[in-house]
Amino acid sequence: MNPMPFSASERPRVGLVMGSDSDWSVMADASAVLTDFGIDHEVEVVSAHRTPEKMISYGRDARARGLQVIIAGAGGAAHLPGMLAAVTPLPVIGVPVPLARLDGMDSLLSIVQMPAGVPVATVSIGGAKNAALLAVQILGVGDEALVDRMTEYQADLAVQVEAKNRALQL
Ligand code: RP5
Repeated sequence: MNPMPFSASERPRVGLVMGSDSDWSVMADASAVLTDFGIDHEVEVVSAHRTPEKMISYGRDARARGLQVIIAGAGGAAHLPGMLAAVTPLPVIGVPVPLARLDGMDSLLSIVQMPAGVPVATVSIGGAKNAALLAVQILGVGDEALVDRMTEYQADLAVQVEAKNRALQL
């Protein structure tokens, strides 16, 4: 796993935030996918409970700073994605980070169960990779080259399955 990066890209399109540096072991998967797709992104610890004012200003300023999508990972009482969604017009993708107790069900339920009017696109427990792929698809709405790359990625998934099928043949 790559160490958590300290420097942000100069023109990030995706804000990849998490409640604690302890979430990085899960969230690194999202950063790796974004890097593979050539998406400039920034990585930052923003805690709903330990740095609430920073969380609000991060969400309020995100669009003006040029961000187009926010991916937010948190565990336990995981309020970060929902609170960011409350203060930004940008799409927010929530990643439930599993902690030692409750296997991430607490994280999942606290992220997915948003009140009407404040959506968070919630991926599976630990699903940081899918969060990044969803961000790529959202960005693809206005970026034909990115759609082409996603189409190639999807075709490659099928190629990998067929290769595994061949390996199973005696
Ligand atoms: C949450 O509390 C974080 O997102 C993290 O998943 C969890 C535990 O944080 P640490 O105590 O490891 O910093 O806010």
